[in-house]
Amino acid sequence: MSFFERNRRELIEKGYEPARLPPGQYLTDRFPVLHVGDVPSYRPGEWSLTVSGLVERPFTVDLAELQALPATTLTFDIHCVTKWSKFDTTWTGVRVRDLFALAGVRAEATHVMEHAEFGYTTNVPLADITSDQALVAYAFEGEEIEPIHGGPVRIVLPQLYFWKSAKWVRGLELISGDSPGFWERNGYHMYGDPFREQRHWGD
Ligand SMILES: Nc1nc2c(c(=O)[nH]1)N[C@H]1C(S)=C(S)[C@@H](COP(=O)(O)O)O[C@H]1N2
Ligand SMILES: [Mo]
Repeated sequence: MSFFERNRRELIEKGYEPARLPPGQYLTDRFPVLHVGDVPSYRPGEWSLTVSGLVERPFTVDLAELQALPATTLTFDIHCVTKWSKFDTTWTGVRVRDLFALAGVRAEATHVMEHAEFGYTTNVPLADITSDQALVAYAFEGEEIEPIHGGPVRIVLPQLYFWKSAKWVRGLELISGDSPGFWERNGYHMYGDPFREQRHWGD
């Protein structure tokens, strides 16, 4: 029996609904760390997030301002394109759509480019990043997000592969038409639905 078959059998034995695990994935209890480049460290007050592009009122918030906005805590499963999935992760933050409401999204906007520290970018449709589930998150399991996992603030967008969830997010740019981000220019899928196994171009 392969590792993947054994893992699926264990998942059923643990009482999980097998359909929760997307095709080609395995379940882990660990929380792997995955990114390109360095982990940034910020002096207090240094981090900020800018909402820009096709909006009526571009703005920048710091961490205190973000945390003063209405908060949401959500639990969901995350799926990395390198095949690990983790169930029931709990995140607290501000819904992306609440931030966008403050900025006033212009009618031409169709997609969002997430910009992270050191130039990491990833593209997502506006409809996905304004769904109920998409957070600008500043806490994981009730604690500050560790720097290695994207703290102080990362995007969490669980319905797409986890590379679409920028760690150390610094900008959300509303754009018209889709445009590839960092991994998408390197062969990863433009959309990245784990349940349709959209890992690479052409999947
Ligand atoms: N800024 C930034 N965000 C990133 C990445 C990255 O390289 N840089 N990697 C992505 C990928 S491929 C994954 S699987 C998740 C991993 O998040 P974790 O390290 O908290 O598990 O972060 C995503 N966000
Ligand atoms: Mo990933």
